[in-house]
Amino acid sequence: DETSNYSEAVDYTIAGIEPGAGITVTTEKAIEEYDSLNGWTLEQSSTAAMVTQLSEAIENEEPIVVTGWNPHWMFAKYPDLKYLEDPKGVYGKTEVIKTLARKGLKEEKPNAYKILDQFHWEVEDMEGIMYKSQESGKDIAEVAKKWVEEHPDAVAEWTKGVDDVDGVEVELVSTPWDSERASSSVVAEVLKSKGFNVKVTPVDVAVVFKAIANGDGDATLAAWMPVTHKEFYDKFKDQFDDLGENLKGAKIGLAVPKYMDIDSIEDLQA
Ligand code: PBE
Repeated sequence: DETSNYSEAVDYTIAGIEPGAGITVTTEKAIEEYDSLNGWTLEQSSTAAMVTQLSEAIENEEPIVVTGWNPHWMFAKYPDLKYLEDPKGVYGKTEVIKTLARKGLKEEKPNAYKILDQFHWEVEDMEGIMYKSQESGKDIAEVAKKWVEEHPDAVAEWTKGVDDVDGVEVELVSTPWDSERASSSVVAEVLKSKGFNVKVTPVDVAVVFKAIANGDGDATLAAWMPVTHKEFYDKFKDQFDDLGENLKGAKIGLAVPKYMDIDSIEDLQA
């Protein structure tokens, strides 16, 4: 039947992203948990390569199964894309993105800590920056800087009760994805406006958690929970301050174009 044709047509392969990503770890789990994915392979490459494959498949109306997530511009750019239902809940329902700080930051750099603690925004804010960068070809950092200039009310809220400082250094550790390039760039701009000297370092997910746990970095805005980065979070749980969510309504899962006549991961075939 048609569903087995889809699975055969994609060669029982999910088009995935970077090896270190939380969604990669989670998808390996899904392959273990779902009988329908028995014998499937997650092809690990890069986000850019995955998006290229996706756009080519959609252009030719060919079947494809990808690892998808929000916030990202892929669902805006390809309205044909849909998440597959995940009856076993391997990918969770919705995710939040959390801010984590190293132990001692609160006492040593209270004004930076306060901004980090007060920072939170919406999926539409983050996605707006990502989409604008993608469409214009401008760097995320540049678009984020403009966003900060255009949102004085948000900045006022995040900097409430924060004193100016004179060149205090802050290192934000981040992942390489556009979503976290957006949040890190925005918060870096806000910190700079209060006199901080900010460095943003993008590294692998595992390194983000390790760096905050051992104090090499001051903070991260990049922790996707409760599912995506659970493994890393749990490993270093008692070694950082959890400042709570900076964004609600994130999501990860398997996604396919709507012209594929299936709804659930269980509709794929081993
Ligand atoms: N992502 C985007 C990352 C986090 C941000 C969903 C691709 C991941 O670790 O899977």
